[in-house]
Amino acid sequence: MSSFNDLAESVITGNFGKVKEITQEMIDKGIGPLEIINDGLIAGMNVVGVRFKAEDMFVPEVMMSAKAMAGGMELVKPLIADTDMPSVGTVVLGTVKGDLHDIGKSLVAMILESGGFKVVNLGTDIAPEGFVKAIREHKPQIVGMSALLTTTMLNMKATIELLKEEGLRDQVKVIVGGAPVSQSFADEIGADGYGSDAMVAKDLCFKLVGKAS
Ligand code: B12
Repeated sequence: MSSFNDLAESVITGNFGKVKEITQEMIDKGIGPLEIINDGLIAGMNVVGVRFKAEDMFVPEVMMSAKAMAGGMELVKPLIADTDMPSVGTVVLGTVKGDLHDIGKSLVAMILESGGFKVVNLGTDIAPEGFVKAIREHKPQIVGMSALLTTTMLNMKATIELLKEEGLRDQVKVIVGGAPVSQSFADEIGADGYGSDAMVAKDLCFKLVGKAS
């Protein structure tokens, strides 16, 4: 019988097949889904987070871990009633208009989910109106925008402007990220935060919803 440690270790090594196998084995043995998530999947991802910060692990490995974890989550999620799933908060996430880069944003989405956030991933090429629609529909605490092009990062500003016009700016915290984006750019356009990578994004989101990570 595999242990939570084995499951965590399989997340850390990014072994998608093994994570699915152990998760299914635990489900079949009647172990609770929240235990599997917290003591196995998230426990592994927490180690990944620490190693990534320390530069002992790099983006491709983190993505393998995140994908492996998502494989396990997929199996346990149907077993959890929505109300049982402790949600830290809701984050609407999208790559801005004109921009099709989605690897970094998806990594941020997976890491936030692993931290207990509900993430509404809008995808790429999202116009300011798309963010407005999603805020009205999902009522998130946080809106995250990603941009990888110096030309499209200007659409972050356009989105914030539209949020103001629509009277939504005070209802959400806005965070931004992506290779060309910086803290000073975030300040300039009036965002509430900037995250240089997915782990920083997670810490930032916890801070913005007033909870410890
Ligand atoms: C992969 C890639 C592509 C792929 C995208 C595939 C996909 N599904 O995403 C494809 C081939 C489609 C592509 C296309 C183009 N690309 Co491109 N692409 C890249 C490349 C090589 C890697 C990007 C990446 O995925 N990095 C890995 C991820 C993990 O890192 P990341 O995105 O930075 O995300 C991290 C952080 O930034 C942060 N983060 C990201 N988003 C968010 C959001 C929030 C809220 C927070 C808090 C944090 C956060 O956390 C992430 C995880 O740690 C970069 C080079 C580079 N070094 O960035 C060029 C690059 C971004 N591309 C570039 C260009 C020019 C293009 C094209 C215009 C090329 C062309 N002539 O067609 C097109 C544009 C298409 C479009 N309209 O978007 C340029 C941009 C130049 C510039 N300064 O504007 C770059 C920098 C390459 C270069 N050196 O010239 N590209």
